[in-house]
Amino acid sequence: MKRVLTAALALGLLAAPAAAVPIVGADVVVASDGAVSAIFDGSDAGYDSEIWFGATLLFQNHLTSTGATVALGSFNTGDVLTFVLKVLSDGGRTYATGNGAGNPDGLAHAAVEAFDGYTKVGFEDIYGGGDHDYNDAMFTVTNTVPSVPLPAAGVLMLAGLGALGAMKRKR
Ligand SMILES: [Ca+2]
Ligand SMILES: [Ca+2]
Repeated sequence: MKRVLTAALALGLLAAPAAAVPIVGADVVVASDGAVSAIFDGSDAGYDSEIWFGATLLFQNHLTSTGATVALGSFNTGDVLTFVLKVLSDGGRTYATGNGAGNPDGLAHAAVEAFDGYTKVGFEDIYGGGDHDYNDAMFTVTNTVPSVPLPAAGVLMLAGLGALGAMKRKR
């Protein structure tokens, strides 16, 4: 059981901050019909990276000023907005928001935190999950909410570890 807990802690799945909890692997979903903007919130990272929305370069983590705002356009309630981190210092690898199924390592690389009327998104820039600090490129998206993520690799792994623990306890 101890090993199960250790593994779960390593995955960051048991870390439970008190207030709004950033959800790793959530989508960014439009809250109500209307305009959406993205605002750069800074970066704590060694790697140089860029945040893209479709074909639009929004922010460069070491060059853009905090507070810089880009209007993304007008959207409908429930639209999923996909943002992409391009890690210039790592061969231009790209990671999209969401459950990570299409990412090079198959892992979720963005944490999405709910606030009143907006979300804050933080990317992890290291292949394989890195240090999971999700502060390597950060931005706010107005008029959005986080989705409840579908079961991703980490959740399934935890379920598997739990089953292993249960088997051990039975013996
Ligand atoms: Ca960092
Ligand atoms: Ca990191």
